Amino acid sequence: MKKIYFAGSIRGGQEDRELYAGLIRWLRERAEVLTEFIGDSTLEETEAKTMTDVDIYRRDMALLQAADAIVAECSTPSLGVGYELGRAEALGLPVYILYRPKAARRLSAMVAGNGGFRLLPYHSREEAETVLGQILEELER
Ligand code: 6IA
Repeated sequence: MKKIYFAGSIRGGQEDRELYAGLIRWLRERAEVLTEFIGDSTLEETEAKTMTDVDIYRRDMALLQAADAIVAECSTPSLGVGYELGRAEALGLPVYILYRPKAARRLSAMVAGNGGFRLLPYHSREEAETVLGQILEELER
């Protein structure tokens, strides 16, 4: 099974947290999701108690290095996700960008203009799952 690093906003804003959780649940049945914590509503409490920012940074960078691909939901802009995308690119990982074109904020030009990223717009949860399926198919090829 492919190892997927799923990235989504945390401190950038939690508006889409439940969406991340749903997409991760869908992905988990078909791939190994290295970052299952992204949609976790108790993350702030549990990690704030047990992990420092240095711990989180180190753990996430190690997970990224172990990944076969990064899938980022970018409708809610996040510094951390943008940083991870740049690091993933430097590692040579395939980068998949899911986003809703009608989201409140337009995708950053640093993401939208990067010819190496796969831009995958979607409008509904069902469509997002279809797109995830296509990503997995592509990775298995
Ligand atoms: O800048 P952001 O917080 O929105 O960055 C989100 C991205 O950075 C996610 O894709 C994660 O991979 C990573 N990240 C940021 N914070 C955390 C975290 N705990 N745990 C795991 N990954 C993280 C933050 C908990 C804290 C609010 C107490």
